[in-house]
Amino acid sequence: MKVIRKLLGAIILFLDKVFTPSSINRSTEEQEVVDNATKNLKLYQFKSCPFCVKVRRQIKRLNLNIEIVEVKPGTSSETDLINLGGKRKVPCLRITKENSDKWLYESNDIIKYLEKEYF
Ligand SMILES: N[C@@H](CCC(=O)N[C@@H](CS)C(=O)NCC(=O)O)C(=O)O
Repeated sequence: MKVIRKLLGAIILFLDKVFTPSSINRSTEEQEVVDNATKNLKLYQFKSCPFCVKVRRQIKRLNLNIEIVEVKPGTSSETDLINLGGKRKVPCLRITKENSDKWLYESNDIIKYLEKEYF
């Protein structure tokens, strides 16, 4: 089972690389504004999780610079996700606003949020 999951993960990453989506273009000034706004975002993920790949592809399309946090067992990334976010599930977008965090789960909801804010 673990081997199959690893193999599927490798295939997903390969296809993602081959069929990388193109990014929208912004003027330098517009991109600066967007980059400034996305400093408050972090995407908690597993690299080869298909739902995370889907979100990362949308991030690429929207030309967003969002910090990616790989969730590794036994690290603060995992404990933060569980204790602050509420569950060990990825993808999860951590949105920091005025010193408080919102933890947005569900790939479709994350994509909708990013499109609403940055498209
Ligand atoms: N419906 C969710 C599915 C997310 C999901 O199933 N993520 C898996 C990884 S692919 C997960 O976090 N599983 C919990 C775990 O592995 O501990 C979405 O679209 O984001």
